[in-house]
This record gives sequence, C-alpha cells and structure tokens, in this order.
Amino acid sequence: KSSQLKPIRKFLNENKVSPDIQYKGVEKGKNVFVIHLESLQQFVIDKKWQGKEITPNLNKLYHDKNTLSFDNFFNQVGQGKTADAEMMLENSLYGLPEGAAMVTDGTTNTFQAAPAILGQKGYTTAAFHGDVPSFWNRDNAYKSFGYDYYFSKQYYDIKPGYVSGYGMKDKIFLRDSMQYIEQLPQPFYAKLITVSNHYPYLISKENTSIKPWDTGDSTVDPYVQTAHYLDQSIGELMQYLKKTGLDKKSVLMLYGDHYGISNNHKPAIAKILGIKGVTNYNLAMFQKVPFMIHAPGLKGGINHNYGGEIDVMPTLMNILGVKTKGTFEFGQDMTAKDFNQIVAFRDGGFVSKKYTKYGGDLYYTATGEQITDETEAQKKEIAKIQDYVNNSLTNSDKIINGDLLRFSDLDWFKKVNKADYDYKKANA
Ligand code: GP9
Ligand code: MN
Repeated sequence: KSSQLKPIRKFLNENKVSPDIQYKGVEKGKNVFVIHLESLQQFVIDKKWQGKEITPNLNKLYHDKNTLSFDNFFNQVGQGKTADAEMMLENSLYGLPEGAAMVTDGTTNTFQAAPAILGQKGYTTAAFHGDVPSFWNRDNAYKSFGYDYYFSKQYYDIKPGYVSGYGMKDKIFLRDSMQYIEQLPQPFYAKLITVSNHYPYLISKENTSIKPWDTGDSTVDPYVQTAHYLDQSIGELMQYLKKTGLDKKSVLMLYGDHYGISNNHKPAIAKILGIKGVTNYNLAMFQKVPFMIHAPGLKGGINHNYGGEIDVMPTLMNILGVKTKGTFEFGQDMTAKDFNQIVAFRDGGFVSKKYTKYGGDLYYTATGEQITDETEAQKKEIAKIQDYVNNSLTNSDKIINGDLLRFSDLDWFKKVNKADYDYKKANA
C-alpha cells in the first residue's frame, strides 16, 4: 500500500540536504557519458609501478582544472558487485543484503531511475556493454530503468582476438561503440561498461605495456596490467571526444564500481601499499574507488568529502539542473554544504568523517587510530551514525523487496512501461 512509503519518506525528509548552489544546473542540457571503470580502485590513481604511472590518462583527468574529483569516495556494493553499483548509481537505492537486486527485482519492479527521468527531460538514453545482454539481467532491468537503447555484444562486429575475459577488450569496445554514439539524438545519456580489468585480469601480449606486480600472489599481480590497459582505453576515448568536438558538449562521469583485489589477499595488499600489516582500517580505505565529473568550464578540484555510490545520482542531477522532487533517493548531493558524509557499507559497517567501522573494529577516520574504549559521548555519536546506516539500508531494502515505488505517483514523472522497449537487433 502507498502508506508503506510514509515512514520511508519521513526518514528521507529528516535527512534531506540542500543541493549545492555553486554547481546547480551548471551543465544543464549537456550530453552525459557514464564511464564504468571495471574493478578500478582509487589507490592506483597517481601511483607508479617500476617508474611508470599505472593510470596516466586518468591521473591527468583527475587533476584537470575542469574535473570535480573525489578522493574519499567508496564503493558500497554487496554480492551484486557491478549490478549493485549500477543500482546505486542510477536509482540511489542500495543493492540487497543478498543476491543482486537487478536480477531478483529488476524485471518486475517499478523504478524512478536516472535514464527514465532524463529520458522524460528530452535525453536519449543508451547503455553499452560488450558481452551477452542477459548478464546481471541487464536486458530486463534496463527496460525498468527506462533505457531507450541497450547495445550489447550482438551489435558489434566481433573479430578474432576482440574478446578477453568478460567481453570485448576495452579499447575495441569503446572505439566500436562510437558508431552508435554518433547516431544518438542529443542530448544523450550514454553508459559504457568496460570489462577488461575484471578478475582474473587476462591480457594478451600485444596489449601489455607494463610488467605485473611482484607480490608473488598470482591472483593480484596482473591487476596492474589490465588497469593500465583500461586507462589507455580511456585515453583513446578522450582523444576521440576531442577530435569530434563531443568533449565540448558533454559531461564525463567516471567511476570504479568496486574493488578488484579482495580482502583475502592481505599480504599482497600490504606489499602494494608499502605497509607492514593490513588492519581493518586499511581494508576500509581500500574500498575507495575513483569518482570524477569532468566538463568544459566545470569548477574542478579534489573534493575530500566522504561519499559513495549511493550519492552519485543526487550529485549528478544537481549539476545537470534536473529536479527529482518526490523520488526516493537514499544518497545526498556530495557537493552540498550540509552533506552528511556517512558512507554505509552493505554489511552495516561505515565510514564517516569522524569514525570508521569495518570488520567490527572502530577507528578514527582521519588517523586510522583504533578506538577500543569509547567514552559515553563517543558511544552516543557512533550509535547515531549506526542508526542512520541501518535505517538507510533497511528502508531501501523495503522499497526493493516490496516493490514500493509502484505506489509513488509523481506529477512530473510518467511510470516506465517496459513494453515500450525492445533491445533485440533486427535480423539477429
Ligand atoms: C559483466 C560485468 C562483471 O557484465 O559487468 O560483473 P561483476 O563480476 O564485476 O559483478
Ligand atoms: Mn564489476
């Protein structure tokens, strides 16, 4: 019943922030490129290996005067990995405690997703992915999200050597996606999902231009090579955008979806980070992923606010000047003055400006010093953060598990009708 939404609305209202004025609508009407950087972690940014930058192209973008970059941005995914990232980024709803919401609920639920919202504001929306359409149930979930087009493997002319691991090699995938990008009526919102930097980090000889790490952990060591290749593919994309002039008309949003190196590889992580032992604090900080918004004329700089994937949609919509009044967004505008800076992890852990809780241990976020005997005042502060985290997660879960958005009527938003969409290629 619609009454089930009431307490959730109340919770969201209590935690509302006023979007930042400085960024409000500054990129109104521009094309949007959402660039999914598979498994890319923040620690590789500005990092060298054997005297070579791992991600020279992303580093350049990261420090560009027209890039709003974040250095305390965390992935918040659960078992749904990529799918959870997509759910958070485009709905500001969390993935579920178990499974992948895009799979379990993506076909049947009602959503108020970014592609649908932008589509109704005059955008053409398209997702690109160089693998089978059904991975993570994208072929159904994208209809529910309101994507006009979904270009998956069948839309590409795949030649021998084009595929590695989870799909087309990033350089080829991005290059061959442009024939469709060029045909999209503008303004468009285009999401490009890379895959080459996915475990087990397979890379062919001719694509290799940096040596593997030497931690001795063979699961981890080639990560640096595929990350470097992913970065090169972004470099080539940037060149293309410059050549065609699309860079002047577009916002580029880039994000790493989740860790590539899991917490099961502590000795290797210690070696890569150059630290003696790995604490739960180190592991929490290891969950940082890149997040950047680049556009001509955008006021850039490195923002140090603590935020995460759930906060992307409100942040982007503010920059695009798109109002989403009445939607159920669990994130906040990361550029807002009163941004709460609480990052909820799917297991109930968190990072906040002051405290971090990870693997059951408590730390000061700024220093990494462990807190073992909290004062009464600290206990109260921490309980308040924990309450917010728990309520945020459970309220979001209620929406997805109960398909509650079917009860939300917005006067400015028409509910998505999945039957309006068909992603099958003619004669395929
Ligand atoms: C597959 C790709 C990988 O299409 O997005 O998903 P992941 O294993 O990272 O969740
Ligand atoms: Mn992924």
